[in-house]
Amino acid sequence: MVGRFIVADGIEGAGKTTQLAFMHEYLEQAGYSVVVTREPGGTTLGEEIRALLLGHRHDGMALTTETLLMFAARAEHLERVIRPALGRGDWVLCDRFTDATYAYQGGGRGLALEQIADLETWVQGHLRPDLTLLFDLSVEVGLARAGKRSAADRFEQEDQAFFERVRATYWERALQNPNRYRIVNANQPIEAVRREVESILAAITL
Ligand code: T5A
Repeated sequence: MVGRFIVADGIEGAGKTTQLAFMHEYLEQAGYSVVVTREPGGTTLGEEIRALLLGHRHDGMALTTETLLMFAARAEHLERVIRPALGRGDWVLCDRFTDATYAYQGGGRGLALEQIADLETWVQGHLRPDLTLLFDLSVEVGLARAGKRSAADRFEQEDQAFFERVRATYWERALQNPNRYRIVNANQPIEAVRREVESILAAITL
């Protein structure tokens, strides 16, 4: 059996983590072996890097450092979790992946997208997600949801204009790669989003 690599991405509070749990349930019920993981993180080292990236001990970290740490965590994740799982024929459901680097470090912070593309090729080779679900909703609603859940991390303290650029970059990428992306209307009740996501999964598990 051939595994599939599926990513959930989007701005803060879009409901990715909530929907990934439903996707996991749906795919397991359909008989697939599924690995659920996240970025930055997904390995012991990656989770330590995540703490450096999201915590406030290194506020003002250089953009190059931030980007390289994202890719360092990703290299470890690919080597230890993602490639082995796909090799076994498992499905991998990942909460964020390289599109988040394009959107946050590229669109949000202004790093040249070509530099991210170079790192992507170096770290990933030819590996790209088979499908990316872009959970889209307004920045106001997303930040309000994320704010209710926990204290702001190093990214969540950015202003509205930053997240508008992040959202716009996700849209640009989705429109450039329509075969790989599905845009999900995340500004609906949880059960309605779930139905939309499950109809997408139904189409690829036929
Ligand atoms: N980052 C990451 C980069 O800058 N570059 C990169 O390369 C990568 C990989 C990660 C941060 O790192 C940055 C981006 C991020 O800022 P994180 O904690 O993983 O940090 O951030 P998020 O993925 O944004 O986590 P959130 O929890 O904020 O968002 P989710 O997972 O989209 O949302 P979820 O499911 O946790 O839901 C949030 C709240 O909303 C409710 C939930 O119950 C929960 O309380 N909710 C809804 N409420 C109403 N209607 C719905 N449809 C709802 N869906 C969920």
